[in-house]
Amino acid sequence: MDEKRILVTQPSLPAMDDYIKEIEGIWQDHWLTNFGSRHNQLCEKLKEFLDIPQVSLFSNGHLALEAMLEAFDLEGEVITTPFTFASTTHAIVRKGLTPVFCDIDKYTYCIDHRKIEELITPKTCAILPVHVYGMICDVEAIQKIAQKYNLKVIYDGAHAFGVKKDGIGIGRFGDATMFSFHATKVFHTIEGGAIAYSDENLRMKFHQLQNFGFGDSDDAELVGGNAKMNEFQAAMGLCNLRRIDMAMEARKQVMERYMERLSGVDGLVLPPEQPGVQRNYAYLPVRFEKNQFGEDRDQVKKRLESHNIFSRKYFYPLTSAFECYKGRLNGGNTPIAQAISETVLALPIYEGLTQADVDRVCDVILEGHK
Ligand code: T4K
Repeated sequence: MDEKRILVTQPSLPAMDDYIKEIEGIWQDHWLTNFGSRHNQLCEKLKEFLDIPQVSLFSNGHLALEAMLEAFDLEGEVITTPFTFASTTHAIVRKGLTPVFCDIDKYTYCIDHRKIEELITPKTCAILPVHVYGMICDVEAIQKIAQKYNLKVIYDGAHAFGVKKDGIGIGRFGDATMFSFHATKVFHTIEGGAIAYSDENLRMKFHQLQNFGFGDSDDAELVGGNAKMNEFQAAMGLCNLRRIDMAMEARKQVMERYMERLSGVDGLVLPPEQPGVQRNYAYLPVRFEKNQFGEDRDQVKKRLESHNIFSRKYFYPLTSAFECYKGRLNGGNTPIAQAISETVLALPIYEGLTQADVDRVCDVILEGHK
């Protein structure tokens, strides 16, 4: 096969010289990790870019998610969705909590807020919705429910870096929001993550959770772990933040080309635009309805592979169906999540994808149209 290999994503990278310049100082100050100057600079710049009052940086998004669950001293049941990456459900279970699975909305693939209340029991302590693919949950409706039942709202915003709702940073909603800065994300620090929050009192708690329980003294005040972002990660973040607008614009162009080529094709369901939402073009989920399109998701995926194009089944299977949860968790009643999970394919989208690449992907897809 001589066609160029196209993967579902490819990390954006700054110019090598730019990164080298950013890390050069490390050889002078010998400060490699534990809240160094690059870490602190990145905090300040992210607050501005994401329009968030407070931020704590983590070594990865998953540990940030676990820290959020720990910081609020939760016990009992957490209402969440199974249409997500393993991390969301694993974090809940690893923190000794019980996930209660709510179905998703068939247009946004985020939690269906109309189905949350019926799942609330005396044991419910929090709602953990996911802004899937960078599409956003109905944050106002969720907040109303949380207020009515006195529940915490913790967002998995792993995919939602830079997303705004009516000009407001998505990290301002709920009690806290996690962003993933993994290499595959719109913005990355190689591995990394962050928590956005408003309550200044949480700062020390997150610090202790990521630093063995140490705050200002030599005494560990809580049983913390190690989840600090190091200076090489922060340096990558500083470089990537300087070019984030360009990276997002390139993704936008890719998305637009896909829309031009695939809109209006029978049996294809493309991601919707949400009114008032500034998007980040993180993922390109497309659903294939076999009766109208002619081929099902798995057939399309296979044919793409035969042309050296690698899409992904984000997110199949549902996390509630994972082997590790068999006989352990109640999968709940989530028929929409199940149906979406069986029909959706995440197509390649990244900064370096050219229009010719997108056309090649679309040509192969459309060959399967009846
Ligand atoms: N919550 C949600 C909703 C999430 O989606 C995630 C992570 C998290 C929480 C946890 O956040 P982190 O702890 O990861 O910060 C990838 C990512 O590793 C993961 O971060 C992401 N979600 C998930 C949706 O996608 P895999 O298992 O699909 O990764 P992998 O290695 O198969 O890579 C995906 C594609 O990217 C491949 O085609 C190869 C390509 N790739 C990957 C890497 C790492 C590259 O071209 N270069 C690279 O350096 O999970």
